[in-house]
Amino acid sequence: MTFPTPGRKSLDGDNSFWPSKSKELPLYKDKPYSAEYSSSPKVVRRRKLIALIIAFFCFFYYVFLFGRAQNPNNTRGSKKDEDNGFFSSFFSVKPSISWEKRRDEVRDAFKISWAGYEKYAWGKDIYKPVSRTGMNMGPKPLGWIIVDSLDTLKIMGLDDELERARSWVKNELNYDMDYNVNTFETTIRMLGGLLSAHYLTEDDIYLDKATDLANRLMGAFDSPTGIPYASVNLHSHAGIKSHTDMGASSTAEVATLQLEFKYLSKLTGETLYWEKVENIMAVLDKNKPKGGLVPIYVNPDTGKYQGQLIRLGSRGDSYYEYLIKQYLQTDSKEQIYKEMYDEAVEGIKKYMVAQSVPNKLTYIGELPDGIGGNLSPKMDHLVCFVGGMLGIGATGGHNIDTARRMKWTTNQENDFRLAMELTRTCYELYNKSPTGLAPEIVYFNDAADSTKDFTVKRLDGHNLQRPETVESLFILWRLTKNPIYRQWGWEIFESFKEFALIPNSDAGFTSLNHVNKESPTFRDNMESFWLSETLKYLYLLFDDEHEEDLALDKIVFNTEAHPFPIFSMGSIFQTGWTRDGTISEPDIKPEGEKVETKVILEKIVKKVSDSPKSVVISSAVPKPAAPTSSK
Ligand code: DMJ
Repeated sequence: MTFPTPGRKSLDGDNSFWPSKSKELPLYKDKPYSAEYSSSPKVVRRRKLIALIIAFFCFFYYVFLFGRAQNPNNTRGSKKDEDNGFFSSFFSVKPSISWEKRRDEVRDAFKISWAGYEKYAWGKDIYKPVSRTGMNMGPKPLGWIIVDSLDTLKIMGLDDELERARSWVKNELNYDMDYNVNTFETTIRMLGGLLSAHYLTEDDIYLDKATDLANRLMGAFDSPTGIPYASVNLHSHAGIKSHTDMGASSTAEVATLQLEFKYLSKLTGETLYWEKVENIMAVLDKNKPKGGLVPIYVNPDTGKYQGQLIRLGSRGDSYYEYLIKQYLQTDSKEQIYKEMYDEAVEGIKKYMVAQSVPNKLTYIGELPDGIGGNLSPKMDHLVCFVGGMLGIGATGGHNIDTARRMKWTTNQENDFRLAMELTRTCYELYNKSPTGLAPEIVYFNDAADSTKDFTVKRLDGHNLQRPETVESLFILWRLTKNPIYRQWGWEIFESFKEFALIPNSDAGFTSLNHVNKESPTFRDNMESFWLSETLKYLYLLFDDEHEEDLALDKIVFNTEAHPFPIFSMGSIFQTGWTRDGTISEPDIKPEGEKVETKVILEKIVKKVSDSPKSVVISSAVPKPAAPTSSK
C-alpha cells in the first residue's frame, strides 16, 4: 500500500494530502460466502458468531484507520520510510499520536541541554558541550545563554530552573563592563530576553536590568544620522563603527531594534527609545529603495546604502521581518510599515523568487548586483523565516479561514501560497539530507537536466541548530492547523535527537560540521538560539496550551523568538515620520498623562528620565544626539 508523499501535494490547508479513508483499506472487498436465510437455533448461533467476528474485524478496522489518519509517520517518502505493507501495518497498529507527549519530549531535550549547561558552564556566555567547558565573551558574563532562555523556561513550566536563572540575573548580572558588544545581537537576545521574561512573569527585576542595558546601548545611536554603529561599549556607552565593511552597519542589524526599544518605551513611558529607533526607519526610507528591496549595508555617517547586494539571508533578513512586525506591534495602526512591507514583498516576488529543477522547489535567491542583475540561486538557511513572515503578513496572525473571510485580496492569497511553498522547500532542505538536518547554505539547481534540486558546497554543510524552518512550521501550523507542519517539525526534531545529541554524555546537544555525511562530526558549540528559538518553536508547534496566551494576533515574537504583547500606542506615542523623508515633531503629551502600560515602575521611569533627553527629532536628518548616561 502506498501513500502520497506529503511534500509533493499542494498544501492548501484542507488536509487533502491525507489518504481518503474510502481508498485506504479494502478490508472487506470480498463478501463472505452467503448461506440461505434460516432461523433455526443452529443458524441463529452461527449468525451470532458471524456478527461477533464482523464486530471484531470492524473494531480493528476502525483502530487501524484511526491510527493511520493520526499517524502521518506512515506517509514519509524519505530515508525514514517505514514498511507500508498492509499486513505489517495491520499487525503493528500504532496508538494515535500524542502531540502532548511529543511536546514533552522537546521539553526533555531542553532540560538535557540546560542541565549540561548548568553543570559545565553555568553563567558563561559560550557553552562547548563536546569539551564540556564554557567561556565568557568579555571580562564578565553578559548572561548570553541564561537571559536568552528565561522566557522558554517560563513557557515550558521549568520553574526550578527559572528560579536559579532569575537568581543569577539578580545577583551576578552586571552590564557595567568595559567591553564592546554588537548592538543588534545584544538588543535581540539580551534586551529582548529580559523584556519577554518581564512580560511573562511580571517580575520587575527583568525590567530593571533591561532599562539599564538599554541606556548603555543608546550610545550606539550617536552617529551623524542616528543610524546605529555596529558596536557599543557597555561602560562608556560609546558607539563603535564596524572595523570592516568600510565602517558600514548591516541593514538588518539597524532595522531590527525597533520592537525591543519601542516596547521598552511603552513599559517605561520614556519616549527617547521610541524616537531613536523610529528615526532609523525614516533615514533608511529616504533612500527610496527600488521595489522595496534594500542592500545589506548602510553607512551610519551618511544614511546611504552601501554596495548592491540584496538578499533575505544574513545581514538582510530581519529588515523585512521587522517591517510587518512593527506594523503589528502597535495594533496595526502604523500604516507606514505595512506599506513598506507590501512594497518589499512585491519586490521579492518580482525579482527574487525562482524554482529548482527537477522538483520545482520554490526558493528565494540573491541579487549580487541589485535589481536588474542576475539572480544567484544561493539561499541561506536564514531565509527560511520568510514562510512564517509571509504567513503572518497575509493573515495578520489570524487563522487562515478567518482571515479569508475578512478583507482578503489576491495578493494576500498569493503571499500565503508562497509562504507554504517556501516552507515546504525549507523542510526539503532537511528531508533530502542524509542526516535529516539542513545545511547552512544551499545552491539551487535550475539547469534543465539537473537531477537534484540543490547542491551543498564543502564549507556550507554545517548545522548550527538554527530555528528559521521550525519557526515557519510553527507559524503555519497555527495559521492553518494542517498537521503536516507538526509532522515535518517532528521529523526535524528526531533528526536533532539522532545526530546532534552527544552520545554517552550528559552535556546535551551541539552543532554539526557537515550534515551531508552519514556520520557527521560535532562542532563544539551550542548556540543560545537553540534554547531561545529552536526548541521554543518546536515546543509551541506541538503544544495546545499556549494557543490563547501566545496567540499570533495578540503577540509578536521578536527575531530571537521572544514574545512581546501587541499594544495600543495610546496618546503618548505616534508615528513620528512620513514617507517623503521628513520627520515630524513628535506630539509628546504633557507630563503626568497616564501611560497605558501594564507595569510602570516609578523608579525606572525616573532613572531613565534623569538621563539627558537630547533627541528632539525636528529635521529630516537629526542632529547627533548627546551621549546618554545613566551612571
Ligand atoms: C537569531 O539570532 C535570530 O533569529 C536572527 O534574526 C537571525 N539569526 C539567528 C538564528 O539563526
